[in-house]
Amino acid sequence: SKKAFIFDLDGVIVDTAKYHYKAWKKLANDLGFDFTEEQNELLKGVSRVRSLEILLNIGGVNLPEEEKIKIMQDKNEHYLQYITQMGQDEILEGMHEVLLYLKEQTIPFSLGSASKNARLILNQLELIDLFDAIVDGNDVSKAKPDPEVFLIAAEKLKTTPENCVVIEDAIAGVEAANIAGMVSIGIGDKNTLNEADFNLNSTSELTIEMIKELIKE
Ligand code: B16
Ligand code: MG
Repeated sequence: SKKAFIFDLDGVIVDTAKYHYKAWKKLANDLGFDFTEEQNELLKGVSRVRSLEILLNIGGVNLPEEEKIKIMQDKNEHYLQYITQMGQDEILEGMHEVLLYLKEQTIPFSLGSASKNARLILNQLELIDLFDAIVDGNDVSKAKPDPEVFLIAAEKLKTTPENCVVIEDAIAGVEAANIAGMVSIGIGDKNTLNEADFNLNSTSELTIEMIKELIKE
């Protein structure tokens, strides 16, 4: 039966990880410790609250709850300074074509992201109107690898999990898709994302040919 697609945002449609990194690094440095790009890998696909926990753990820093809320706000404000400068030129290779092709074929698709800034980002990229549904960090109570985000997306697309194809770059996201009973496509290192049904090195490998194969009924 008819397929539907669910796209992760960061690492699949756009590389916002570099901006998250700059903002978390500044926060770490202000707190008196370093935060490397390698350590930043741990934050991919992870919620904002969980990201802060991981960061503070790296620095061996303990903070009271109110302080954590305050610095998360500061981090987000810093992050937004980068995000609000973004344009269509930052869409990852091939992804605009894929979205336009699905639209043309009337294949429904949703966003399935952990980010609370997802709508703002899709606006900046001028992609928001293409999506049939958007499910983001504001809509879920349980973060990936919990399948909630993708199950809500399937519901919004009026389809069932087994008809959904999820495109993800994070381990937690691939896991969530698998638990949901969806087809998972991992973008990135195939050893890291070895649980995915299909592995691609980068978004440029998600070709129209591959999409055609995936939507064959
Ligand atoms: P925000 P995704 C995730 O987006 C990012 O990968 C992750 O690094 C970030 O902490 C999370 O969004 C929350 O983002 O602070 O904007 O709410 O990959 O699920 O699209
Ligand atoms: Mg991601």
